[in-house]
Amino acid sequence: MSDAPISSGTTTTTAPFTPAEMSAGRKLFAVDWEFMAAADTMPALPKMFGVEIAVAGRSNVGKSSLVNALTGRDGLARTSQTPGRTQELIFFSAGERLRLVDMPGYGYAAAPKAKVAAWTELIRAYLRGRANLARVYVLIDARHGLKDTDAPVLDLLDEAAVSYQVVLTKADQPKPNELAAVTDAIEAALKKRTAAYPGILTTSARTGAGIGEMRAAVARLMAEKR
Ligand SMILES: Nc1nc2c(ncn2[C@@H]2O[C@H](COP(=O)(O)OP(=O)(O)OP(=O)(O)O)[C@@H](O)[C@H]2O)c(=O)[nH]1
Ligand SMILES: [Mg+2]
Repeated sequence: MSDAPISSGTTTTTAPFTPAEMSAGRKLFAVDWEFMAAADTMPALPKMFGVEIAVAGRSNVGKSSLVNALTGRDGLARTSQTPGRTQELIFFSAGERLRLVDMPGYGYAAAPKAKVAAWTELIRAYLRGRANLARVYVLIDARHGLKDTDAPVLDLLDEAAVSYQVVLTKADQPKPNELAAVTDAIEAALKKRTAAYPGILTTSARTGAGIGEMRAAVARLMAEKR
């Protein structure tokens, strides 16, 4: 099998997973997820351990909701209709090997300037300097697609050679043809990007669509890291 990007033309570009991978994903996440630490500065980060994955994305894109859907624990990560809810790096752990990090959103223009600067600095420093960060899931709202504010983060990940994969959120909202158009546009934009992992995961925290596939994607990643 080639590792070429999965082309769309359909409403989902989630890479196909074997039943064994789906089952591994289920098992991986069917543990007691716990809040571990919150950090608003680099020195406050917990010690590096095991495999870390992070969800990044524009403010209000659905990062915290996705964390709750993946872990199966409603209310583990705090969500809100108001952008700017998550203001620190929030670490969740599942046993010894896997950590999941909920990040503050970027691109929230209405927040106080000093706060935006502090968050941006923290996001950049973390994404750049975390050696055990195995993959960053860059969340993109399925209604809107890539925005200008996503570019600096993708640039940084490419520069730092941190592997990332795009995850569409709120896939329950657009019509199938709109979803397909957004997916195609993102795939075209990612072709030029060096650290982008092939394939887009399409999810809805609301309906649960694609959550099993995303768990399987993380299980595949963990298997690669063994
Ligand atoms: N329709 C729909 N709405 C969603 C979905 N996931 C999240 N939302 C809504 O999007 C809003 C933002 O969700 P959060 O999970 O708090 O977003 P966030 O990216 O963590 O936001 P910040 O922490 O502020 O950056 C909330 O009103 C959620 O209910 C989804 O799958 N479908
Ligand atoms: Mg949040």
